[in-house]
Amino acid sequence: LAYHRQQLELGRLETSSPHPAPPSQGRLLVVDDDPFLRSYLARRLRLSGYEVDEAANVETATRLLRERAYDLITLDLIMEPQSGYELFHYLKADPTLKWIPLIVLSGRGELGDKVRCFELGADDYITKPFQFEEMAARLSRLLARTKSFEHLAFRDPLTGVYNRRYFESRLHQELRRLESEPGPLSLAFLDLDRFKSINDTYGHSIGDLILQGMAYLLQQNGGPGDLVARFGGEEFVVLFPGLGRKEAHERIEAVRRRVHGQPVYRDKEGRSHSVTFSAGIAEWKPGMGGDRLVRLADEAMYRAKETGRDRIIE
Ligand code: GH3
Ligand code: MG
Ligand code: MG
Ligand code: MG
Repeated sequence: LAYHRQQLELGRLETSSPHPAPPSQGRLLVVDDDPFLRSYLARRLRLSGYEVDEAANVETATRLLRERAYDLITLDLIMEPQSGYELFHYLKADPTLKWIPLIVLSGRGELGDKVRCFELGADDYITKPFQFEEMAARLSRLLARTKSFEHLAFRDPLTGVYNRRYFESRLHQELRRLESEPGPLSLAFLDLDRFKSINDTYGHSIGDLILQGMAYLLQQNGGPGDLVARFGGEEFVVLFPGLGRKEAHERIEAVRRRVHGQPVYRDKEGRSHSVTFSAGIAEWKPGMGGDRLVRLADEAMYRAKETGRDRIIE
C-alpha cells in the first residue's frame, strides 16, 4: 500500500505547477438590465474571487446558459422585453438547469412577488437597494450548501471523479448544445485489464488504490473541458466536448503509456507490475443519441479486449 501511495505522490509532484492560479469560488451569471448596478455587482463579485458573466436581458441569459455551466444566477425581475419571470420558466423546464441556485434581486418588495418567486424555484429574494456584504454572505452560504449536496449526488466516493448519474446528465446537456451549435464530441470508454485477478491476488484494498490512481491519472491528463467519470466497477468514461476521435485517441494514448510504464504493485517475488486498460473511442455524429454513443465506445473497447488488451480502438 505504501509503495503505491508513493507512486501516486511521484505522479503528483511531476505535474503540479509551482504557482497555481487561485481557484475560482464559482462561476456566476448576473442578469440585470440596469448597467450600473450590473457592473457594480459584477466587479465586487470578481474582487471576492468569483468568475462573473453579465446578461442585460433574458435572451442573452438563455444563450449564456446554453454555452456554459453556472454555479449560481442572480436575477432581476423588471426587465424588457421579457421579465425575469420568463427566465424562471426557461430554467425550470430544463432538467440540467433547474437546480442552479438562484437569487432574485428585485426592486419589487411586494409579498406577492416574493411568494411567486419562491414557488417558481428561487432560493433567495433580496430587495433593492441592498448591501453588497449581506448579498455576498447569502450567496456564499447558498453556494457552499449546493456544492456539498452536489458532491454527494454526483461524485464517486472511492475515486472522487464524477459518477455515472452526473456523466449521463452532462452528456445529455452536451448533445442538446450540439443541436444549436454543431461541433465535434468524442467519448472514451475504458476498462481495466484482468482486474479481477489483481483483486484475487493482492486483495480488494490494493484494487481500490489502483482505481484511485487510475482516476487521478485520467484527470491529470485531461484538458479543461474534459469530463472524467467512473461508469461502473473498473470502468471509466471520458467525455471530450470539442474533440474529434483522433484527438481523443491521442489523449487516452498518453494515459495508456503512462499507466503502462508505471509500476503500481509488487508481487511476492518483489517484481514490479503495471496495470493496463483497454479503451474504445467513439465520435458523435448528427442525429446520434447518448445511449448509442456510449454503446459504440463500449463495443470498440470490447474489440480492444479481444485483440489483446492494453490498447485503444476507434
Ligand atoms: P477484463 O480484462 O476482461 O476486463 O477482465 P477483468 O477481470 O477486469 O473483468 P471482470 O469484469 O471479470 O472483473 C472486473 C472486476 O472488477 C471484478 C470486481 O471484483 C472488480 N471491481 C469492481 N469494482 C471494484 C471496486 O470498487 N474495488 C475493487 N477493488 N474491485 C472492483
Ligand atoms: Mg430591472
Ligand atoms: Mg468491466
Ligand atoms: Mg476489466
